[in-house]
Parts: sequence; C-alpha cells; structure tokens
Amino acid sequence: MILYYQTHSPFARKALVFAYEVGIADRLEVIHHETSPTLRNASVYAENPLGKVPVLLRPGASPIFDSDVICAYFDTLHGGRKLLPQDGETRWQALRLQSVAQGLAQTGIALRWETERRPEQLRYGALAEGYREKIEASYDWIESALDDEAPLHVGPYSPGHHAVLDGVPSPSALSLAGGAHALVRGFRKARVDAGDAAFGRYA
Ligand SMILES: N[C@@H](CCC(=O)N[C@@H](CS)C(=O)NCC(=O)O)C(=O)O
Repeated sequence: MILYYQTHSPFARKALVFAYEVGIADRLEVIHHETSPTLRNASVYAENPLGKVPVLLRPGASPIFDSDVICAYFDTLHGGRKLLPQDGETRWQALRLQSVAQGLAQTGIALRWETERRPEQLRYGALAEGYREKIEASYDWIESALDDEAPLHVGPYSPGHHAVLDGVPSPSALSLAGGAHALVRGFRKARVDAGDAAFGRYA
C-alpha cells in the first residue's frame, strides 16, 4: 500500500503513527506530497477530490482518504487489540475524543492561516480569536475528560505512545486522538502559544 503523506500534516502523521501502533507500517510505502488549498497537487487530486493528504492507495481497490477513515481501515488489518473499540461505551468515548483531536488539528491549521499564511491585509482578527477560543476550550475539555488510567484504545493509548508522543512537537500531538494525551502530558503548560509556535516551525 502507498500512503500519500506530508511531514507537517497532523492528519498524515496520525495515520502513520496508527499504522506503526497496530504493526502494519512495514506494509506501507510512504510518499511525501506537498499540498495546499492555494497550490494544487495534481497527483493528490487524482486520488482524492478534496486534494488533501493523507490518501491510502490499495492494490486492486479504490483509494481511501481522510485520516480517520484510514485509521479505521488500518484497524481491520491486524489481529491484535483494536485501537478503535468495536462496541460499548468506550467506542463512543474514543470516537468523541478522536473528533476533538481532529477538530484541534483543523482549528490549529485554520488559526495559522488567519495569523500567518493569509496575506496580512486579508486576515480577520475576530476569526483568529474565535479559533483560539476553540483550541483553548478543547485543551480544557481534554484535561478534564481524559482518563489516564483507562485501558488502551485510541484515546488514552499505551505507555509506548507516550514515549513516541512526548518526543514530538505539537502539530503531531494534535494529529492523534491519542495525541490528546500527549497534549495533556507534554503541552499542558504550553497551550495555545506553544501550539502556534510549533506550527510556525513547520511552515
Ligand atoms: N479531514 C482530513 C483533513 C486532511 C487535510 O486537511 N490535509 C491537509 C494537510 S494538513 C491538506 O492536504 N491540505 C491541502 C488542501 O486543503 O488543499 C483528514 O483527516 O485526513
């Protein structure tokens, strides 16, 4: 399988880390693609009408896109414990946390557009402030809602994840549902400003 990937994409990293954690990363060929809504990448568009990475190309089957969909697919490819709980309340807890992490990544990127990438005269401060509030509220929610002692799933993740995630910068931490845990552990104090700075490093 081929994974269309981008080093600084939290979504692409989420998919790749998930692949490592479920033990199927050796089945992936990772190909870097630069993407941007202002710079069309024809190869990515050929596989995903949204022109976004990550995209998973499967031999003899259609491409899969959106990191959450790719992660769900990866979870079907191994015989170990599922990172996405199949049923019960933990499923809804995990999916909810995944959704918050996804929203954090999306909002972080939107904030960076509003504060750095968009030409200065086109920036809208109130919008940037609104994004900041969402990020701040999501950090607060994660800190209050995450159960550090809960069994392994896409939410709390395993000690192994902590080792991986504690060493990576904020965009990657934002990229994972499990990364929510790293946010709590490694970025509790840094919060939004550090997140901004980390995104800046990956411009
Ligand atoms: N919901 C998607 C978001 C993917 C996404 O926004 N990828 C960015 C890279 S961080 C991208 O390729 N953007 C290019 C564009 O918007 O045209 C996912 O989870 O995979």
